[in-house]
Amino acid sequence: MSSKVQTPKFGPLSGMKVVFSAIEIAGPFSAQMFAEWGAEVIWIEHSAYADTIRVQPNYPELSRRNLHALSLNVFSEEGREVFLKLIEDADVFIEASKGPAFAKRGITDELLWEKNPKLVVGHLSGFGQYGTEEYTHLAAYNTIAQAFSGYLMQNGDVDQPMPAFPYTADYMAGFAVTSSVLAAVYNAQKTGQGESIDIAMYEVMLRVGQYYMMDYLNGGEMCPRMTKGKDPLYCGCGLYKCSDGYIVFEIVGGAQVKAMFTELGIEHLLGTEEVPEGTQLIARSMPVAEPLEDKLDSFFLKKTVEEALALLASHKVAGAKVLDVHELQSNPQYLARESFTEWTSQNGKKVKGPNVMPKFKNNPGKIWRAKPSYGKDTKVILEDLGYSQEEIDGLKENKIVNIG
Ligand code: CCQ
Repeated sequence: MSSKVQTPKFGPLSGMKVVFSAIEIAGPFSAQMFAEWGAEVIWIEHSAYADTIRVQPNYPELSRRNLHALSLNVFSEEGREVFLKLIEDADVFIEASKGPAFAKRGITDELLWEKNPKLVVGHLSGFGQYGTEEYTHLAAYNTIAQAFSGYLMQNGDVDQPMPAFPYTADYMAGFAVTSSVLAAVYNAQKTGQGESIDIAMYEVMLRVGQYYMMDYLNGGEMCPRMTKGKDPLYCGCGLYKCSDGYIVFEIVGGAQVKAMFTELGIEHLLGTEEVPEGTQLIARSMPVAEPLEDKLDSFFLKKTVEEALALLASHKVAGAKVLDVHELQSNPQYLARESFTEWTSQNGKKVKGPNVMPKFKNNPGKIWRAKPSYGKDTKVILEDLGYSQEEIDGLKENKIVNIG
């Protein structure tokens, strides 16, 4: 029987079916990647209320494109039956909730595997599926994951910690869901055995904040936070002010150190005890660091951004202008790569936003559908599962589903 839910064939994940139940940013960001890479993705929203993201005027047009919208009370008796039918031929189920919310209501991994042994289940939560009673069932958003992981304390300026914005932990968590689920799908295809993945947002952010933590764990010294956007441990890495705007650069590598010392007229220091031959990075612990940083500040303040970037590029020092969002749209690299694109919303409005990422050469992803309205696809999804019109009306009447 042909399916009424139609997903065009494209992308590396063509033929894969993904079902997800998650609100806001983190879980749906993962689902969005699957949908943009060609999978058929069904977005479950509660039948009593829509995903809170729908109150935002523009972002959902981006983050919910290419999806099929099903509004369903999963935890009612009849809703659970619909849900279990839905995952019978799915490759992936992703859910984001306060700890083991599905298992708590009897929808355990084992029950899901009874219906579909190859199913890969991604459980996203703030604190994990198990641990202590104190934490496991707690609600979590971006800032909570940043704070509990030690990541937030390392960010901001030397005077005050600050969360990385906008919503960094959500996106990192989304990437972790996508990559771990794909690893498990690879294994499920080889072995026929499904998987259950426990993705705790704080553990994702623990890994994102891991770099200097190693120094503390293995030597007792914690890196200080940045001062005015400059790397706390390495000189010549971070934010600098030019006469007409901000740039960033990183002086890394023997040739780059040599070139920049020459530009600043302090090449005589190279090959001395202060800056031994072959120095590749200027650590702040080196006596030369502080005067060098002052020299870099005043050197770049006298240059325009354009002059500064040309000079850095001539020495193969990595650098970039700190771009405003309005500058991105006319940037030649963005234009050449079509990093932004346009599509049409369900109600005919032109929407502009980031294009599909990354770019697959042989099986490119694409945007084929605008964000669906609440419950838009409930009816066809139920029909595909074998429900008659009468049964669908009954589910609607009992508020188990919403028909958009
Ligand atoms: O952080 C993020 C965005 C933020 C942006 N901003 C600042 C603008 C807000 O940065 S995105 C990341 C969100 N966090 C996660 O994904 C981590 C895991 N999830 C959670 O911790 C919680 O789901 C969360 C996000 C804090 C929301 O909790 P909530 O307000 O209780 O809402 P819910 O989980 O969607 O569901 C409410 C209830 C739950 O039942 P319970 O409270 O008895 O446990 C849930 O199990 C149930 O409804 N439910 C459903 C259902 N979907 C959810 C369905 N389809 N059918 C039946 N019941």
